[in-house]
Amino acid sequence: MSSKKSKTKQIKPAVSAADISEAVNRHLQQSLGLEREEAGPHELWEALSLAVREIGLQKIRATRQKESSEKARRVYYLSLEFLVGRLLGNNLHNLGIYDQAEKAMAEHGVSLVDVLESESDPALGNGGLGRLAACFMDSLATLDTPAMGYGINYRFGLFKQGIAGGRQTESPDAWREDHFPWGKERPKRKQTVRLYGRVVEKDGKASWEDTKEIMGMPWDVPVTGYNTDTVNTLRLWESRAAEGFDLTSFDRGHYMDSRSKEINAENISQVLYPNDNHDAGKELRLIQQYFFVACSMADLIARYKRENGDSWADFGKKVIMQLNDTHPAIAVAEFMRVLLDEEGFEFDEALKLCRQVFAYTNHTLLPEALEKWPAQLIGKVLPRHMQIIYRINYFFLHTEVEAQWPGDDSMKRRLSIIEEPEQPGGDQIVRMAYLSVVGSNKVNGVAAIHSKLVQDMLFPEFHKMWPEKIVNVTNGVTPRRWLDHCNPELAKLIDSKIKGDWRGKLDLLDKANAYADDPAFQKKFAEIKLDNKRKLAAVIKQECGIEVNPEAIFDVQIKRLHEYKRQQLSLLHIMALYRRLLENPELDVPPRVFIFGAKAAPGYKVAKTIIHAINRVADRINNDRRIKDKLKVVFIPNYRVSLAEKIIPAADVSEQISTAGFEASGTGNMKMALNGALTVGTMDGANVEIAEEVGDDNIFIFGLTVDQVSELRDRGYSSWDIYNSNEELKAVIDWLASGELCPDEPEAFRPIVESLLDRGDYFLTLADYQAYSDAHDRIVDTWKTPAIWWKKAIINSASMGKFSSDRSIADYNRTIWMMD
Ligand code: 26W
Repeated sequence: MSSKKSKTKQIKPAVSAADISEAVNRHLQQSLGLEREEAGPHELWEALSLAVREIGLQKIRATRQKESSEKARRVYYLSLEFLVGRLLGNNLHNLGIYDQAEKAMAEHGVSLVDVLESESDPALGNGGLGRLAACFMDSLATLDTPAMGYGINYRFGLFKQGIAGGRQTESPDAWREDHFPWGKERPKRKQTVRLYGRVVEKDGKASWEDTKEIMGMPWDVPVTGYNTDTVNTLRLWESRAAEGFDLTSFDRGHYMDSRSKEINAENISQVLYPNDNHDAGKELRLIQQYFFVACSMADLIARYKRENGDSWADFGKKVIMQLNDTHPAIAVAEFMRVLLDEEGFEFDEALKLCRQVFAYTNHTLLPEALEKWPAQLIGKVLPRHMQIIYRINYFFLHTEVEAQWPGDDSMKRRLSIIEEPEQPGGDQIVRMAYLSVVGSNKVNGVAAIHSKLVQDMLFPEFHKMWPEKIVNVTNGVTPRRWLDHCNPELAKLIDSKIKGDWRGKLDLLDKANAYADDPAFQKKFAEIKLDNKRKLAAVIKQECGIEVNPEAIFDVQIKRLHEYKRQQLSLLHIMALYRRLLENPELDVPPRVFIFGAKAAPGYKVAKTIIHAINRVADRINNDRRIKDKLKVVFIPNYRVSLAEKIIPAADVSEQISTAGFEASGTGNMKMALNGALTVGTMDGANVEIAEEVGDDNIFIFGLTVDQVSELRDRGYSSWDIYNSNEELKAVIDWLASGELCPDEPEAFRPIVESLLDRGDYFLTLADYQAYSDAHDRIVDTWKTPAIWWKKAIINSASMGKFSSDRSIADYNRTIWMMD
């Protein structure tokens, strides 16, 4: 894969269990002020983390020195989210000192597993986009790509979810309140950022004056790679807090209102916005975006100058800035501002350089997720940037669009970065996605089908203008966390059959296909799965008080809650299964457990109602003796990375059932297949490529395709017609509407029913219902013959080589970042 790999090949650690023990004792005493005897798993976690960080920071220095002396070309990954998850176990694995640490902890009388469990999840992201950034950081280090991640060190990550009376509750997650041993404050690299003020023209030069200033303090987190001495940096900015934060209003359910109306320097980095695929359009969010972009830009320019001197001649060769969605898109205007106002560039040269160094990844086609800022708001917060955006737009429309479509004003309106108001006197709106496309060298989608839709549906005119600009890089996941670490027994089984380094070259997994039919291998594979299911059953018992049978089919849907992801489709189907069992309790079906994990954005009413309904249906089913445990439904609260690591190895069935055309890629689909789950899914996102890899016989594909979805919409879709013609579906929807499941609030589930019927069922849940139910019948049939099931499961796992994030990063290196 990477021909450079040998260069930074890991020098096998000279770190023994005794060395680790010594460092842990030193940190217990000197850093934490504790005696050895006073230390429980949490204290040992802290001390061990500090000991590992020491090694990490040492290697960071070596990596930086090497890169500085080579004047390396570097990738800067700009992202508002890095959902890194727990770091200790991951770093021990990557540094090759896991076994030594295990021994050292045993000497302290605790098991390493308990120590690892006491780490809290740094929840600095919402979902897929944030977790992807974390997998990419792992792979960048693994491939020895000179790279740095830039983001925000939020004081409160994504909210903690509770369930009360079946409903979602939200509370703040002060994840680093006691201590975050991985982050190291770097006062030497602090930055000042300006906001508000006005632009004054002096001698034909613009100057931004009367601004409000805030300070950005960087925190460096070491990012280790697998089997390499390269350690990269994740630099997270914190705005300095002077005042406290009103926590009490969190409890009253006003999650995002708890900050004061006035925006102060101190609350900029307080809270991660909990919206996933919905643009909140709030001033504080714009300021968060600009804050971290401005800090990062100043920081990376300073680094360039330290390494290359003051001339800008090589900047385009040394720097690449990857925009993780449009969230950091204001970087385009900020870079232009620096070049024009501080570095004496002419406009044309500045834009040219801009278009050399930026690239933009699109992660969603949902219109409500595409960021748009009122020009007035940007004008107020960042007056100079707004001028620059107008300037870029003017040049783009009147020079470039004009050249391509001379005299075509409607095309100019369509392609304008500024959307004009529909009513006179209305607001102008800045389309951040257009700014990103116009300012970038490359734009990429995250799965083949998604990138095609980005070309043909989202940006067709841009694609016509610049046919080389929009490309695909299919997402991937790191096999270190998502197989080796979370499923060690399966990793061992693979080791027993595959000689090469599959952890670093996931394509080697393909060799396990040779054992798909081998009864002994199948038996071991199935035993490992069963064992993982037993462990998950214990977690379920503890978290939800529900007993589940580990021999049942574990059917898993874990992802953010959104109507397009269609948890409601699964809900309707579960209700139907329950009815079938009530009608015929002797029905010959294997026992099934449906497992959900999902957070809903606090302001997303229908999504929260779906969670409520799942929980009420679960209560009913789980307590009904008549069905003899043939069906159980579990909603595990507070889904997060550390829970995913326990659920994914235990999944038999992976639910990937979005309306075709809506899920950009998905990455949970890759993780579950890698761990031997069979996918039930639509032809959407990366499911398409998973199907290609595993073969049609080894995946349960159902439902409308992208083309069929658009044909159906053109013909005129009526969910009422389907409701009226499908007896079972009608019965479960009526049941949901009746209020019978929620006597304390009989109207509670109306929003779901309204969305499905009165509001036209935009996500075509009813249209796909029968096909989905049929797919599940096929799943049950397959389960009945273990030799067939486990063969398919093994093939799934063995065929996931393509979906390593190492491959994704190698693709970026080759097609977007031009790293060699
Ligand atoms: C403006 C608010 C907002 C916040 C987050 C808008 C959009 C987002 C993200 C794009 C949501 C997200 O996480 N998208 C997911 O990105 C994954 C990584 O590429 C994909 O696998 C998922 O399909 C996509 O939904």
